[in-house]
Amino acid sequence: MLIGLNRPDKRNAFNDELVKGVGQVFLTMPDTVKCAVIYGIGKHFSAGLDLSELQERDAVQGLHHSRMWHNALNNVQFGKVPVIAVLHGAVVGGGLELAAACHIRVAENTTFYALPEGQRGIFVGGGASVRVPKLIGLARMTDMMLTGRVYKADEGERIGLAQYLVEESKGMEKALELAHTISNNAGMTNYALTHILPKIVDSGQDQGLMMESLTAAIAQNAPEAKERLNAFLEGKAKKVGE
Ligand code: 1HE
Repeated sequence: MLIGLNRPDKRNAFNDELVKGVGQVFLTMPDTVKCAVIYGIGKHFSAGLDLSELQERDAVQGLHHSRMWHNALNNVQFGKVPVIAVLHGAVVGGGLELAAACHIRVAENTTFYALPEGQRGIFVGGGASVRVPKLIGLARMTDMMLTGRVYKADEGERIGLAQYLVEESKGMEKALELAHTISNNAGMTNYALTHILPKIVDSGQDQGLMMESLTAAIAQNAPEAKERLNAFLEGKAKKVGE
């Protein structure tokens, strides 16, 4: 399934309607979908929170607003399918928070990343403090917010903001190629990678290793795994790297 952020006049800045819309798409995704690709229509992926809608909010309203973002982006990260983000232009503030909730990021060479919240006198509220340090480390995120540092596309790929770097306008082609591969994986593999692995990473060593064993035991007993293992043993499956 292809999901386009479609507010190009506002550089795909997120008003509440757009945030909720993204969450809703993932909540109601049909079972027939095997992988999703999210991209920005226009010159940029997303300019983040729509600053014109930042009203006076008391602390409780602010909490609800941030938790609304969390719910929507949790639907992206922990929905039914792996999600690939195609990045170009600005991937900024809440735009980076959405990108970080996706499982794979393909960046075109026009991409640039920033967390301007520090410069705007606010703090991230859409999950960046949890997800971005997992990609680039605490020190780099702290620097981005303290200094307004902007990472260019090639630097972003080097430090882990994106897994793939491609030429301008080639992001969708690469994403569709990856989506094809991912869609052919065993369902249990995709589930384990998108739902269980993040919980293993967030848990202690003993609990993590136990969750790994349980997942491995369940996965290897699935008929689909047996078919795939036999296909390799009979020389009918691709070798690594083919
Ligand atoms: C916006 C927004 C926005 C553009 N909210 N209206 N995000 C930021 O601090 C980023 C602010 N935006 C920018 O720095 C630039 O717009 C861009 C580098 C992203 C793009 O530049 P450019 O030259 O292509 O576009 P532009 O001319 O700056 O913007 C075009 C229009 O979009 C213009 O409106 P217009 O009515 O004058 O045509 C801009 O005002 C509008 N626009 N970005 C509202 N962000 C869960 S918490 C997350 C907290 C955050 O995300 S904070 C980061 C906010």
